Amino acid sequence: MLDRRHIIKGAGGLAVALAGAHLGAQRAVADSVTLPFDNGERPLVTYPQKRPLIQLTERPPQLETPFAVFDEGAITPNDAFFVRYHLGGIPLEIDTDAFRLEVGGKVNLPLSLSLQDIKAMAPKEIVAVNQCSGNSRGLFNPRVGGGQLANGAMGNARWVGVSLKSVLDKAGVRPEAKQVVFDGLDRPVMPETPDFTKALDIDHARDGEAMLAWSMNGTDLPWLNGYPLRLVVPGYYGTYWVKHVNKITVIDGVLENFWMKTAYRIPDNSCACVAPGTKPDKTVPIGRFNVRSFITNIQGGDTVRANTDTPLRGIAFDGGRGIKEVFISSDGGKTWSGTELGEDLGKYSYRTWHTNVKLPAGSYDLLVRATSRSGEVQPMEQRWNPSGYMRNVVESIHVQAA
Ligand SMILES: Nc1nc2c(c(=O)[nH]1)N[C@H]1C(S)=C(S)[C@@H](COP(=O)(O)O)O[C@H]1N2
Ligand SMILES: [Mo]
Repeated sequence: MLDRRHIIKGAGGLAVALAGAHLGAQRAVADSVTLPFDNGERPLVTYPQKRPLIQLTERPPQLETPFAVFDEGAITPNDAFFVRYHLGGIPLEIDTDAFRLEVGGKVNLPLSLSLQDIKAMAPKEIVAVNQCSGNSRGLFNPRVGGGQLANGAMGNARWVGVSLKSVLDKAGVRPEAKQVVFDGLDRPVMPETPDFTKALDIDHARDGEAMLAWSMNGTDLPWLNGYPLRLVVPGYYGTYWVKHVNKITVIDGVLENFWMKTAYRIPDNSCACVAPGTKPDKTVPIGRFNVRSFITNIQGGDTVRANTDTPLRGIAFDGGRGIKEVFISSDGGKTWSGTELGEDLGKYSYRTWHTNVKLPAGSYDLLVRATSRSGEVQPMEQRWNPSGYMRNVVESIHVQAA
């Protein structure tokens, strides 16, 4: 009971804060940042349960994590975790006791599960990266349309929940099932905007890894990250990680709504790329992450001490094979040297890496490049697509040693 009162009080506070934002009232603007591309000026704004984050849009809230947060360790703190919504009508109040997850469609036994019912099932835990398909979109050249994000639309958390398989098994999926559709509590503001629903193929939904999570880094999901329940699809882009999920429908066809058929599609070829400025002939729904790595303790434009051991560290991740090696280069990619990997928190997690560099006085392009256990390597040249998805080119930061 105490718990419920607390939640409702929290929700009321959030409603006030977000309604204030809608009215353009004074927001807690702490500061601003300039992301490394044209028109990259953004306010740093405080939302309920969040430290100041980089605001891309106000309604719906779209917040990017300041990159320095990723230097805090392999886990992204809840209050710094990015936020992405498509629809203006985000839930402002949720009655935790009345909340139900409805499971229906092509099943033998439709279910209506309370949070208590769900939490009474065998819990699972996984550390997994959530990354928006358009993470780093603002860095594409030529530029592409869409939310102009730098590298902060990603985060890594420890999720606790139940496997989607166990919920589907409880309902008894019928043999004709082809896909499973997920809907959350958010709603469009305009009648012509399509509701946000996403689908997974039935085998994927029952792979035992996809889960319905209620806990993130040891506590309830933050409101803006999908309280009280969200889908976690390890290794897959965030678009499938439906937040505030309250309806699961098993279908015997393929979901062909705007969010599956038009948006979130990539060129149907091995690089998911086309010649800059052109359009793909054929597309497929976006799927798994490609391999990426970042330096987190030094930023472009920084000066490091010349002829001194300088620590370099960062993170790497991929779509679920795990990271095999991370290399760095201080000469723009002519020569590479290895780094040491940090603790292995699982194949879907960020893997930290660290090393030292000693640089004579001068200016340098520092590069980091990861290889996954499947042998996938980050490309040296960007792979362009018109939606600005899946950027994973080796990024270069320019530093001075003095
Ligand atoms: N209900 C709902 N779930 C959603 C979305 C949304 O608009 N509504 N956006 C998706 C997209 S595109 C991303 S990248 C992730 C972002 O998760 P986060 O906001 O917790 O970081 O949520 C996904 N789940
Ligand atoms: Mo996204």
